[in-house]
Amino acid sequence: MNEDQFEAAQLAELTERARKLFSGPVTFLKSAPELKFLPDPIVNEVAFAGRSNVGKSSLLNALVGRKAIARTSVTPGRTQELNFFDVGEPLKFRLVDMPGYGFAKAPPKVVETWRRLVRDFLRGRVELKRTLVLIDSRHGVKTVDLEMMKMLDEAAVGYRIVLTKADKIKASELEAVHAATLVEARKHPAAFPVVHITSSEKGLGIEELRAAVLGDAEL
Ligand SMILES: Nc1nc2c(ncn2[C@@H]2O[C@H](COP(=O)(O)OP(=O)(O)O)[C@@H](O)[C@H]2O)c(=O)[nH]1
Ligand SMILES: [Mg+2]
Repeated sequence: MNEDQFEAAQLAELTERARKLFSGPVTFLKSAPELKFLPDPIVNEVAFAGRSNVGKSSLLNALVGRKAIARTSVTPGRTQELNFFDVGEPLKFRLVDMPGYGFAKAPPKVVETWRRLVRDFLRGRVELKRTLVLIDSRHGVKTVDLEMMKMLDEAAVGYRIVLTKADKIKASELEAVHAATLVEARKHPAAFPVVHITSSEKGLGIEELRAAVLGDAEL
């Protein structure tokens, strides 16, 4: 076996383990509206961040192949907590659904509470191995996303940028937003030089992302 074949075999093995793990027991553990409510840090964690309505709940549901592990909603900006999900039995790692940001009409106080909760979590959580920053394919990276990325850069938490709702735009537009997002990613010290393309609706990129998340959780 040469080096390429070895890498391909490893990826296939990771992908298969990820498929099994994500289709097995995944259960909601708890919501933490403040840091004092965080669960005991007993396993590695991978978090999901993004603007409200970016498709975060839908992506979590697609990853675990279930309709409603995470609540999808058409009312943006409702949740202001960190939501923890246990993956595997026995427990293997945790997924953390972070509160959405960038919703219109949020009072400054709410934004400040969000910022403090997220910043303190990112800075203090040793078990947090990686964050996925979701970006709507139709909109690309916005100012509020840059703020999130800056917080991650400053906390030195590595992150993957994930384009969502890829089914909603034309292939040529997708290509352009992908390229532009890659350029942005390269400017950020903690960002992976890879941009994932996904559609929770069509299942695009989900298998690859499952493997990536498991790989991150095993860091
Ligand atoms: N077409 C399409 N719609 C999506 C996709 N993912 C999410 N949505 C829709 O976008 C809206 C917001 O999704 P949700 O998962 O609740 O976003 P969240 O606020 O980030 O958790 C909902 O109406 C979803 O049905 C996708 O991959 N394709
Ligand atoms: Mg949601």
